[in-house]
Order: sequence, then structure tokens, then C-alpha cells
Amino acid sequence: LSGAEWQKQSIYQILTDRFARTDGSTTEQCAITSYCGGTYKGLINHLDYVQGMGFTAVWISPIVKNLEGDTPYGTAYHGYWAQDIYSLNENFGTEQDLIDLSAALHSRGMYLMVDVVTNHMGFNGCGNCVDYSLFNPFNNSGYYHPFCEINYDDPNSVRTCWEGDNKVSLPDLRTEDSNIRSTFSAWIKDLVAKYSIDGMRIDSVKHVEKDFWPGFLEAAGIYGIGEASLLTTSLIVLDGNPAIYGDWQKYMQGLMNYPLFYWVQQTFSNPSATMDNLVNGINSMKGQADTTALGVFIENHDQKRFASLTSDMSLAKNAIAFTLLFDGIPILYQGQEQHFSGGDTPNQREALWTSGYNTKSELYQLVATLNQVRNHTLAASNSEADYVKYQAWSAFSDSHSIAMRKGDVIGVFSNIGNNGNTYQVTISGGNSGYTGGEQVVQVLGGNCSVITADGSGALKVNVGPDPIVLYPAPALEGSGLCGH
Ligand code: ABC
Ligand code: CA
Repeated sequence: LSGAEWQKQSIYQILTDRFARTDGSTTEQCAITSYCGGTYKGLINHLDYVQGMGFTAVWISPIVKNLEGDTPYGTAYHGYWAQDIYSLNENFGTEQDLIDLSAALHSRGMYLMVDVVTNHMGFNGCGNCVDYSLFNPFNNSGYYHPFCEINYDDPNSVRTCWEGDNKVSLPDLRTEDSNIRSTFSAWIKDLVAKYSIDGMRIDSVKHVEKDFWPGFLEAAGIYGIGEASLLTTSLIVLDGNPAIYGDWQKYMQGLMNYPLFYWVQQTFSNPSATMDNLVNGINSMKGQADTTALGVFIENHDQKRFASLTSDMSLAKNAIAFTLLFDGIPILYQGQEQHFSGGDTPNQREALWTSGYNTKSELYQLVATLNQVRNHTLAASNSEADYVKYQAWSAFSDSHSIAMRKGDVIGVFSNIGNNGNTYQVTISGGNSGYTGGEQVVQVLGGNCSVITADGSGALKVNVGPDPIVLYPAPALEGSGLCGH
């Protein structure tokens, strides 16, 4: 699937080991650093749960065979410690099971995104004691950079030193060498064909030199979205610093929108924060990067969950609604819809089955409605410029609320929290995009009530603790929203 097609999808991130077991158990305990029994078969059996929220794609954990046994950080249940890139991690199932998963998704009109790692392999032990003969195919030290620990302030060190540490070391491949590049190109081409993979989440992109990526993406022939995590220095990818995105997008169009993650988390986890960082951030990033090609998220398997920062349900709703209606591809991490609250690694990697796959939970229902809004809008758009390529902007903001307009959809978000008092704001005629007397339905919040734009097209909206979505009344036809 191409990048343009992926921009119309919404993705549910699955930790394969922690989503569903083959036996369907909802009571099996999960020791947080061990394999807990999640499988491709289990996932196939619970695709209704994912599709019921309106997601059109799943991103699963890395699929290749990892180091076996226990380490000081537990087992390789997450899949990022590769040992043999030509075999599968059998804890998750067989080759046939993965083929079946892909087919099951496709028969629902859904897509498969696989996590891939090309930066390193994984070894249970220190950097200077690696037994290279364990690896397939990179089975001697000549394929790797010499061991050193990363200094994150030095871009060269980020590229050539090793992730991990001396307990579990991640031998860093010489991705600049042409033999390694051609091995990876052939590998990804075969993998995509064999399992009918539609997209890739690409691990550790900033740890590999930029010019590795165009060739790799071309060999894969499908869209890839780079991890782009957490940089402290603006010289390397991808800090909360938007300026570096534009340059990176020349090599890899799809990247995780980490700046937005920081702004949304900061703004919506704390009622005393103001909207300034978020509003300024959105405005400045617009001009510097193609935000419509980025992945939008507020949780993943590396970050503290939102609910570990605040238990306030209204704030969680605003943060989720913001990410689902912003530019780019929304990505929800399993457990977010159940308001899971794990903190730092590995505690944010809870087994989902303990929730009983509750489809009645408040956030599950919210996500379903938001995806319905987005999917309907995409399907009804006459051109990409109407929505998918329209860069969202702030049509109104004050210190605790923001009205974000994307095409004809306006989301109104606040961080006043559960106990906040409702107040009225006005989105001006010029900014609302409506003309005098037009009718707008509050499809989220406001019980489907109608607001009529005044003579100038301005909208008066009651901002409360929960998010609001305003939708042009005639466009609701056929949406399934508000009784249509
Ligand atoms: C294990 C243990 C950890 C232990 C670690 C040393 O070893 O679980 O408790 O601290 C996999 C596993 C992890 C495992 C690692 C290492 O391998 O999932 O459980 O950690 O063995 C990707 C994946 C991630 C995966 C790998 C490795 C890469 O999403 O799941 O981890 O294949 C770096 C990398 C990034 C990587 C992330 C986990 O580590 O760049 O690719 N993610 C700074 C740097 C970041 C760096 C981060 C953590 O530190 O800028 O680049 O990410 O080391 C903010 C600052 C940030 C700062 C963060 C920590 O704090 O603004 O700059 O980020 O406030
Ligand atoms: Ca590297």
C-alpha cells in the first residue's frame, strides 16, 4: 500500500505477545517481562474488537526470531532482539499463522503493518562478549560497528554506537556497507511478498544513516513509518523539534509525529497548562513538514501511558480526540481504549486480555465514534485537499481551549478537566468556514444538538470538560452518526 493510501487509514498498535492468546483466556496472568502467550491466532480471533473501533489497520510487533531465554530485562517478548532474520519468532505462531492473519485482515478490507528492525541484532550479554556465530545471516564481527555506548548528543555516535546496554547489547550493523544494504533489500522484498505485508513501522531510524532508507523503502515497495523517537539534539531525528522533520521527509516521508506527542501530552495531562505550546507548535510545524504524512499518537510501548500522568477521564478523552482528528495517520496503542495506566517500560506493556475486551468502555466507544467521523469524512471527500491533505489549524484558542479546524470538521478541545466549568466561546465567521445560517451538528458532546451559524458564519460553542466535534449537518447523510 502506498503512502497516499496509508494516509486514509487509522492504525491500532498491537504488542503481539500481549493482545490475545490462542486459548482466548481473559484471566491468564502476565508476568510483565516474560512471554505472556499472545499469538497471531489469538489476534485473528479478536479482529472484531479492533474493527469495532473503526480501525482499518494493525501494526504488530517485529516478527523475526529473537534471542531465546531470560535476560536481566526478561525475555524478548517485544521482538526487538533479532537473532535470525530468516525465521519467525515461534512464540507468536507459525509462518502459516502469519499468512492467515494477513488474509484475515485483507478479507475485512483491513491492512497489515509489520515492525521491522535493520539497525541491530540482539545479544544476551555485554557488548564485548557477543557470540556472533549465533546470528543469521550477519554471523561475524565484520558486519558490525565496534562496540561503544551511545552519546545521544553526538549524531555520529547515535548512528554507529550500540543501542541497549551491557546487560542486553544490540550489535549495531554496518548499514552503510553495500552488502548489508543488498541483504536487507532482498530480505524485505521477500518478506513483503511472502506475508502480503501492506506497511512497515521502522524501528530506530535515527540510528541508521539517512541514505540507507530510500533504497530500503524502494525494495519493500510499500509505505514505511519511521520511529523517529525522542531526540535531545535538534541535529538528529526527531526530537520535539519540528524543523528537522522536513529534511528527514526527503528520505522517509512517513515518521511518527513526536513533537505533537509532546505538545498534546503536556497540554492535556494538566489543567493548569495553557494551550500556547500546542497552538504555536501546530502553527510552526505546518510550514516545516508535511504533517499529513506523519503518524499521530499519544501512547506507545516505549512511553508512559497518558493515564499514568492523570486519571481524569475528560482529559483522556480530549487527548485521544485530538490525535484522531489531527493531520496524518492516527495510531492508538492497545489498552489506551481501556484507560490502562502503566508507567515506564515495561509497565506500559500490560496484557490487554485482562480488560475482558470490553467494547462498552467509555474510551472504546469514543474511539469508535471518532473513527466513524474520520472514515465517513474520508469516504465522502471529493478531493484529497478537502480533508486528507488539509493541514489542521487553530480556528480559535484561549488559555484552556482550542478549536481545531481540518476541512469542514471542527474539533473543540479543552484541558479544564472533569471538574471544570462550562463556558461559551465564539469561533469567528472567517475562521469557522461556515456561512450565515448554516447548521452544524455536535456529533460528539452536545447530544447531536444543532448550532446555527449567525449571520457572519460565527459559531457559539459551550466548552466543557469533554471534547466536542462539529460537523456540517448536510454532510452527515449516510454516516451512521446521530441517527443518520
Ligand atoms: C531494555 C529495558 C529497559 C532498559 C533498556 C536499557 O533495556 O526494557 O528498561 O532501560 C527494545 C525493548 C526495550 C529494551 C530495548 C533495549 O530494546 O522494547 O524494552 O529496553 O534492549 C525502539 C523501540 C523499542 C526497542 C528498540 C530497540 C528501539 O520502540 O521498543 O527497545 O530495538 C532509544 C532509541 C529508540 C528506542 C528507545 C527504546 O531507545 O533511540 O529507537 N525505541 C533518549 C533518546 C532516545 C532514546 C531514549 C531511551 O533516550 O533521545 O533516542 O530512545 O534511551 C525524554 C528526553 C528524550 C529521552 C527520553 C528517555 O526522555 O526528551 O530525549 O530519549 O524526556
Ligand atoms: Ca546504527
